[in-house]
Amino acid sequence: MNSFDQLHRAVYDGDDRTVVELAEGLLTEGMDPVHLLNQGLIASLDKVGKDFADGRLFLPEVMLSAHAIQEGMHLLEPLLAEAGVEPRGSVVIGTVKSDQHDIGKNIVVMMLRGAGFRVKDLGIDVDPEVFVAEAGEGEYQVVAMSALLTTSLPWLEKTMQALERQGIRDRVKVLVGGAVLDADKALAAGADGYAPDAARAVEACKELLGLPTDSPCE
Ligand code: B1M
Repeated sequence: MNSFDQLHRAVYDGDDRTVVELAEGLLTEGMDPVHLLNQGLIASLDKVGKDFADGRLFLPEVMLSAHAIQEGMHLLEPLLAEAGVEPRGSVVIGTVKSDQHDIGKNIVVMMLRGAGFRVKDLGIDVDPEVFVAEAGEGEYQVVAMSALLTTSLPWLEKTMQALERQGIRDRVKVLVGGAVLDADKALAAGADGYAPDAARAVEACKELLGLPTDSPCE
């Protein structure tokens, strides 16, 4: 078994201690943290997700796997954020109301911070009024929302309607993402931008704010 196989196994088993040990070892050997994040940690969820969908894994087991991944991500956070550049823009982000998935959103937060954005993370299950209050008071330029469940999609629209009602919608850009979305659904919901992954979320934020981008975003 190579190191990634062991890592994937440890995530599958929800063995957070082994995940951290293996990740530390790979970083010490000089592995690029972005490679470790994408091919090591995130990729390990493929089998978890498939077996969950097929009924071979149950919710408590998936929660343990998710916890193990997050422990590994804590190691990477300072490495991904160490660019130390001046703030380029400000983003308030959260997972929409009714949705508790935050692994992807946390990666977006790490990448945005690493790219020099000021980011306020509101967490999971965020009520539209909380987005409104933060966007109104915090002078954020981008309101970013993550949604993983089909049933949480209506909360994207409800949040945008709440921003509209409070007169905030026109002065912020809204970026959305999450596995249940695509560009068409995002635009239909009224968002200004959509990104399929964390790297492209950074590019999308730059594009929305008129900053130079590294690559075209979707
Ligand atoms: Co849930 N879950 N889950 N789950 N879960 C999914 C999403 C599901 C696809 C599994 C399945 O059935 N195959 C399914 C949703 C089906 C649907 O609605 N279409 C599902 C379900 C049904 C549920 C429950 C309803 C199960 C139940 O209770 N019966 C329940 C709901 C709870 C709730 O939210 N109210 C539930 C619960 C959970 C756990 C709590 C156990 C756990 C979450 C733990 C956590 O997040 N802290 C969990 C997990 C782990 C998953 C899977 C296995 C993995 C999700 C994940 O983290 N992926 C998932 C199946 C799967 O995706 N294979 C599944 C890795 C992550 C890096 O990817 O989040 O897509 P992702 O983020 C990416 C991009 O999407 C993008 O960038 C990220 C990184 O590149 N992105 C953005 C994300 N946010 C973005 C925002 C942006 C831009 C890009 O801009 C703002």
